[in-house]
Amino acid sequence: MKTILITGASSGIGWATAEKMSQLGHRIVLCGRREERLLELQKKLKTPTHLCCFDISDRVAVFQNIERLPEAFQPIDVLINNAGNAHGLDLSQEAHLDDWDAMIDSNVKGLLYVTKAILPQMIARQAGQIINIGSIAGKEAYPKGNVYCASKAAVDSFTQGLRLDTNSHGLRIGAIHPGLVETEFSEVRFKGDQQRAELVYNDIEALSAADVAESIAFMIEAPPHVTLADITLLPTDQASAFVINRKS
Ligand code: 8X3
Repeated sequence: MKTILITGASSGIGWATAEKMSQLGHRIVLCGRREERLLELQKKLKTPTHLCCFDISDRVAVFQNIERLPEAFQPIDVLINNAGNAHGLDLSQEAHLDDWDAMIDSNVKGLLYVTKAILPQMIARQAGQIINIGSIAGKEAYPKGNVYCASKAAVDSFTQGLRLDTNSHGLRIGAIHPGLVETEFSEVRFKGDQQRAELVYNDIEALSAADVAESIAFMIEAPPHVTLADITLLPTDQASAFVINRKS
């Protein structure tokens, strides 16, 4: 049984990954901002869970919550840096700075804070795994994706740097870069416009959050000497950020 900390566990890929990890028998720290959602998830899981309700972009809250984890949930064997979102899909010259701030704060700074808070115990034990959730958007920028794409490119680059820096310490550092995954992602990006969000997925067979969770499980369950460093996971209907086999 491993102890796995998942950020952004209150929905989408984070939620599905928590379900999968619990099915595999792991102990889980569920982190997110929405306590009622975390409580709902906690009720469904059969293995021990601990809730941590905080905003990853709040640096003080991140370090306090990690420091105060109950003994039964320490040390963390696997960190899954999943929290993050897209806000807006606008030309750079028209985009809102608040949206850009929100994406940099969670997708980049939040991921860095959580990593920095957990890394020392992994270095001390010479063991541990960090899985960052990137995106196809970090591999190929697309029009109007600007800062979202940049934030995910940062996740990709930081993952590589972290793997280099920790190479002599026995850590497994990797990232998974999904393409189109049908979750609340587009609804958040389009600020609650459900119709617009549905159009993103309605004429292709998108990935489900559970599909991504399966690959994360594969990364974790691989033997200790095996690191899945970089997985790009696409729906079969998607060949790149731009080439999508839409049926209509
Ligand atoms: C989400 C995938 O293609 O909408 O990260 O940017 S995409």
